[in-house]
Amino acid sequence: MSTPTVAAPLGDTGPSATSTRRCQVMGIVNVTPDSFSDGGRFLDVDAAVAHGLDLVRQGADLVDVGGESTRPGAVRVSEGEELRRVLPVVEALSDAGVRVSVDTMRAGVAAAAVAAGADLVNDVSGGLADPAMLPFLAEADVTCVLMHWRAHSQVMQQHAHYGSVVEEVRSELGRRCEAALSAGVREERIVIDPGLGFAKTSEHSWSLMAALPRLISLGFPLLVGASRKRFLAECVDYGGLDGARPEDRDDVSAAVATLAAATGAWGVRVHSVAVAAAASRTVSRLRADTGSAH
Ligand code: PMM
Repeated sequence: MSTPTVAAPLGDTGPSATSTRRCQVMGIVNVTPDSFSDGGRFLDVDAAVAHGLDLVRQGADLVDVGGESTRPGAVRVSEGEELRRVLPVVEALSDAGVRVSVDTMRAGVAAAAVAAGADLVNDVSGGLADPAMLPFLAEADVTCVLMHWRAHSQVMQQHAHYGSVVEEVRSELGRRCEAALSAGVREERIVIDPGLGFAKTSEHSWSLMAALPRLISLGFPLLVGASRKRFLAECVDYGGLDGARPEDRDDVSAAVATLAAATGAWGVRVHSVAVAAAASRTVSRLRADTGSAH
């Protein structure tokens, strides 16, 4: 198997990263039986690794490997099972030269994945689920995504209550960044994420999408994970589709990824990589021409 070449995405993740860098495309590999978007397709290690390599060929800058579904209502898996799912995939992709991110809320899984070659830890709980996570991130000096999160998947939708969703998500994310900084995580190691669909109704997710500049104004690079999420279904009413199936939301996901890139997001987390990579390159090309600083 030839080693894919991957653009180094993590060299500059500080606040300035939002201005001139090409929007990073994070391809998703869920090694789970039950993720809403692709559950069961990549449970087998070889299938997961082959899919990760394929995403890189399509233009992914990094590949996000997860072993625990976070779909609404999902029951947690044990740490042993999560490790069994993700470690061989992280290791094989890293060995092939792929920039890997590990999607986990557990410090133990994050530590094992980083030891196996992962470059980034994507914690959907923003360090809230495991008190050992922020100290680990500081100690390992690893880049991390801190996502907006209020509760585990089984109960998260009970927490989808906001006065102003944009201001509350912004201030809760700001507090997670402060907690990470107090734990010793370096500022340039932090990426934030609004957590679309996590403890949020469709209305909340759309409001956040409409307010990306307000989130970017926190001063950290912003990752947007809208791909195939339920809230996109309402824009799918063409070609005989109604958006009920996650994979039928790919065109709208691509539109949203383009908007996120154009708005100055640091990265987009997507299932369908090729269109997002095209969007990222198009936005970057237009910026080079206009010389605009977003
Ligand atoms: N969404 C999911 C899983 N991990 N990580 C980040 N940083 N942001 C997200 O929006 C996010 C995530 C759930 O989607 P999936 O089941 O398709 O992976």
